[in-house]
Amino acid sequence: MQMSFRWYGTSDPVSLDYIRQIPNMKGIVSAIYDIPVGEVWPLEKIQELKQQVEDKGLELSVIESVPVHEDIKLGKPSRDKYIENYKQTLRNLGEAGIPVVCYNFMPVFDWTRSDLNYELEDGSHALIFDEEEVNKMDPRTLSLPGWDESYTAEEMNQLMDEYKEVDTEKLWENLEYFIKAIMPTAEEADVKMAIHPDDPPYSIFGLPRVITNKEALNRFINLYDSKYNGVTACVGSYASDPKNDAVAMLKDMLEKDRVNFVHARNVKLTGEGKSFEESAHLSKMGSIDMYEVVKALSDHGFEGSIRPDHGRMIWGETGKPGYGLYDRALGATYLNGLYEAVQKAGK
Ligand code: DNO
Ligand code: MN
Repeated sequence: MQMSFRWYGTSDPVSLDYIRQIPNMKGIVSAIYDIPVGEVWPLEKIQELKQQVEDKGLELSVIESVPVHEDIKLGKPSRDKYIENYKQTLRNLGEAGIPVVCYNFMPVFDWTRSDLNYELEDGSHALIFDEEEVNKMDPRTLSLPGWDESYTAEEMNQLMDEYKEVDTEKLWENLEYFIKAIMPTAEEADVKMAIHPDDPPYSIFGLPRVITNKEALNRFINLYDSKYNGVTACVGSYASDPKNDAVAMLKDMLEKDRVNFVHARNVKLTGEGKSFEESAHLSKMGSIDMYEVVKALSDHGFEGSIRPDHGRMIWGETGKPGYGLYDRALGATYLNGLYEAVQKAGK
């Protein structure tokens, strides 16, 4: 497996100069952030990003994410135009030699938490999801970091209304339409697609969600039978539903050769409904056995990229919630240690 790290581009306070000092760091996970959702990513911009990364001796190994326009998720007539643009972006990424693209199919909101700066017992700060708090939130009036800030209140209201017509089955249909349309291009361009699970993996705010559990992952990979139609195994997201066995889901996808990217982080289910805290990576800090995660990757000879997902804010660091340097670097180091031990024990 190739250790990698998310980088938000030149404005990220966690610079490539810092990232390359993390032991065994090879890959960079990034994106182009200044192109409106739905438009084509120009080849020159992709090449420029790749060059910045390679100048520091690193490799641009995954694009996370190429966002999917809401019209595609809603199944509106305009989706065909946006799908054509998506295909062109994939061709450009392929031409630049980018091997993997991560994306998601969550309506309106990407990942959702109730508090992005919750103080844990040890004084560190973490992202948490308190079910009761989230149930009280009104997405039409509230804005949280991590959400698309580009909607006005009016647009948000309209979007939420449009989704009233889209239930889970309709969203599956729209996903199927999208997948069948883009996959031949992804294959031709030699870009492996890796769908990120819904985070958390169940419906919130009455919006439908599809990439939620083991059954859903299997339904998804069967939409188009190709290694290029794969998943981002985000064990932290999988495990946020107490009903899910994240390790079993990872193993299932590894057995079927559909894991194209891995996100590793731990969550601690607090025992109250679906509430959880994002914990340090170490197995005993949370609800996921990270040894089993790394062992499964090693047993299957996983050669793709893995990145430490969110980290806590520690040692006084401030910045983008979940994306500081220190705790994610500790996560990478822990994963490296597990991997070395698993590999040596297997010899
Ligand atoms: C949060 C991330 C997500 C992820 C997208 C992938 O930190 O895990 O925002 O990048 O859902 O499309
Ligand atoms: Mn993730």
